[in-house]
Amino acid sequence: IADRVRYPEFLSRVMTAEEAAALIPHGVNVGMSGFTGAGYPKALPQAIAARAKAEHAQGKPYKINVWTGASTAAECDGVMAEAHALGQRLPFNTDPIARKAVNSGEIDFIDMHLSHVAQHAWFGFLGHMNVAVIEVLGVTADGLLIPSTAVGNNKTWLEIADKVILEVNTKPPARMEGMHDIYYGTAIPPRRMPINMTHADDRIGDAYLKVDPAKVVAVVETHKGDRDNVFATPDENSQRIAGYIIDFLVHEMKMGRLPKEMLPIQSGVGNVANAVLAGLLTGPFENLLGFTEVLQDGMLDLLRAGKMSKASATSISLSAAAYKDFEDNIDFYRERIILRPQEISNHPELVRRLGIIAMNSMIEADIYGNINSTHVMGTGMMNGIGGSGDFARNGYLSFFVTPSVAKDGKISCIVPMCSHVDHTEHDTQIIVTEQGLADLRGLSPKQRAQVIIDQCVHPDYRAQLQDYFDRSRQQGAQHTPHILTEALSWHQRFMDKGDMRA
Ligand code: 0RQ
Repeated sequence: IADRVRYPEFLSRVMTAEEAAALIPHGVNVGMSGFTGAGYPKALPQAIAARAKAEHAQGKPYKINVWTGASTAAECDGVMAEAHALGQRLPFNTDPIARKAVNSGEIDFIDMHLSHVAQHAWFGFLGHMNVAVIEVLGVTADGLLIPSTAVGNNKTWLEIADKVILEVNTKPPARMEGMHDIYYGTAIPPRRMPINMTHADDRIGDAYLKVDPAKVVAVVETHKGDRDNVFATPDENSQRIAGYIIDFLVHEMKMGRLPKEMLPIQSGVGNVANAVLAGLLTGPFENLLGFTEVLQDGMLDLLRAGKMSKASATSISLSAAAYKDFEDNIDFYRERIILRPQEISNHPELVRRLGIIAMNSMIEADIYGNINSTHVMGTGMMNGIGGSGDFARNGYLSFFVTPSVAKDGKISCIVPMCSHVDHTEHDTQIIVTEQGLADLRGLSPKQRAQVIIDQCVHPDYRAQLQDYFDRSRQQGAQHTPHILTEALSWHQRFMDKGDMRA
């Protein structure tokens, strides 16, 4: 560890994860590193879980509130949720055990736009942060921290926490040093200045995170890779969706609505997102730029192939195979990848200025273009809104994609009215399913509804949805027609009968 921790003062604070977990009492707010299965602490959460189990066995309470960048992994959220150690959790989670505890009511989950988290913490909206547990790759001789595979909210957690526990992970390549760009120019209103970035690949900050050395109470060594962020090979539906998007982008360029040099791309997480990136690999676009929150396998492929020149993100979330390529070719990727705090990677000011093309997956859309990204049947939390809202509202183009049906066709992903709304009709420009692409720009609600029904709905549901829309046009106000007593009946039917089909 002395190779990685070159600041002598910290060497005397090296201890085991169990000793460090003893410094985190019941009931405190803990900021952890971690963003989409990358850069999360690997040792402390397990030690916290063990401590929680031991305390509970003695009849004592033990729960902490955990704030991160975004999702972590089974060995972080999973173990703590399994040990009933999580009280409040924000802002995003994909762990199935934690999700179950959220939906059973055990965990108080706060679903937030990812760009909001840091500033809401500085504003004091979230309460006081007692401890930060941050994975880093090392410490320089000057006491600066070399960030890990995700930056997330680490800058803010290090600034606002009373105490800091560092996990120094010696597994990721030390030669990542220099890849990060940590912007320290953010301030609390009314003293805010414009963020001086005009290109997605501008570097505007420092390569290191800062910490007040006096706050560092423990240094724990780990040697472990991030979770294997593996995705299935794009299926036929994902490939069709990707095909529609690429044809659309080519057409927009031909029509002069998209500049010849293309605009930077944000891509959500998942199979469809990776299929779109795979489509870009063989598409006609060159010198692409990525301005996204999570860099996945698909973007690494584009960089390697020379199709994408630079990619900016807040985390690198790769499959094991892609990670090996990243490690083996770290000097190549260090020149082409910029990892920033999520308040910058997702900043609405930058998304708007840079003209980002935003592509995000959804759970369901309604006929008017409202989007549900988070809730199953209106009440159960899936993962959270993540960064989708940061990009969707502010992007130059905003796509929402989904297969037209879920659960073997028993659920239509296009419904009369969304059972929960994350992105309103005003934030949605283009909806794509494997059935087709609905370009909603410049259309009124009724015009949008007809295009969505014609282009995106699965044939099993098309007549049923057309019938709903036609009947809604015979009653009530006619700006956004609905039959309110029927608008959520498809969801109710699924809950009662296990199938939305009439
Ligand atoms: O359920 O896991 O039980 O099989 O939802 O659906 O089709 O596998 O799609 O993995 O791409 O996830 C919106 C959840 C899509 C994700 C969402 C069920 C379906 C399956 C997953 P099973 P798929 P994906 C960047 C941007 C919000 C955050 C975001 C997400 C499961 O993309 O979390 O965009 N987005 N962040 O069966 C009931 C429906 C359903 C449904 C699908 N209509 N009703 N269940 N499912 N449609 C990343 C970050 O911000 C960090």
